[in-house]
Amino acid sequence: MRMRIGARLFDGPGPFLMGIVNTTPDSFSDGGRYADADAAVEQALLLQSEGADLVDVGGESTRPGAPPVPAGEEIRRVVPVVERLRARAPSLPISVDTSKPEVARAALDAGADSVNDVLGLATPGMAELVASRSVPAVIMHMRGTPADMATRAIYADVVGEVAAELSAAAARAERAGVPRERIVLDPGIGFAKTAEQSIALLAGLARLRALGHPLLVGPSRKSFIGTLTGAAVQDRLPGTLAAVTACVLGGAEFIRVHEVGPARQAARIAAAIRDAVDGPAKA
Ligand code: HH2
Repeated sequence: MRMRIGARLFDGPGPFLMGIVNTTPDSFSDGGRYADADAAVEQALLLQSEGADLVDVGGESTRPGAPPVPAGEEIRRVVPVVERLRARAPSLPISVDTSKPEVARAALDAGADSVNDVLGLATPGMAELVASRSVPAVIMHMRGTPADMATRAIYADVVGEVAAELSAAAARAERAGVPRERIVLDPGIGFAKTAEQSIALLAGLARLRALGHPLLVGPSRKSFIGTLTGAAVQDRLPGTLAAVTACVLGGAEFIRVHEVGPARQAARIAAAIRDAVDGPAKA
């Protein structure tokens, strides 16, 4: 993979770690802790010091059943963080986690470098905005919206169907003018997926890689870990690290995590195993 995001050229198989910076009062795992812009900036800088390759700033929770946030409120949460972080960390690539073109535009104007969209650039105007700003974008797979996705986790072949739907979303974005080489795909762990389906996707990353785009995966603290282990959301680091290992061995280039330091160590070891001469069989 070769992809420029802001000041940085991401070259090679990675894995590259995307540190999560939520400015929401209600995120499923860290809601409210970084609602204040300065605290969010400090959190982003801490993640950078722990080895984050880029950070993802979001102002709307996507937890199941989360109420939608109006664009104006999301802009008020995200833009001051992007502006201050841009000033404090000029070369740190900043992604904005939003599905609204108005929010993406304001964040890009404030210095963000890329867009991470859990609705896969499907909102009218979003793909066109990404195309016109010449920035990379993450197309994540979901069915429905966070309000109703839990009822839509019905698949005969989850890996095949997610691959087909991601491929269609990427083709739509390309038709709107987003160059193929700026599109990253994400299976959307936990988004309209049961725990079993999330595990199937982690096991089936090689089939998603066959689509020819870099992959991003976000397993951090997700509910499949709670379902399998009973761990409460704040106690899911060990399960997250196991999933990070699976992401690396499955060939994901980007991994989105809350705890970058521990993930860095797990990813380093997993990458060494991936790259060993007698490493895992390639699919
Ligand atoms: N997961 C969350 C949010 N955004 N974006 C991508 N591309 N992939 C993901 O898996 C993903 C995502 C949910 O996690 P979090 O940001 O911690 O929670 P919340 O949405 O409640 O703020």
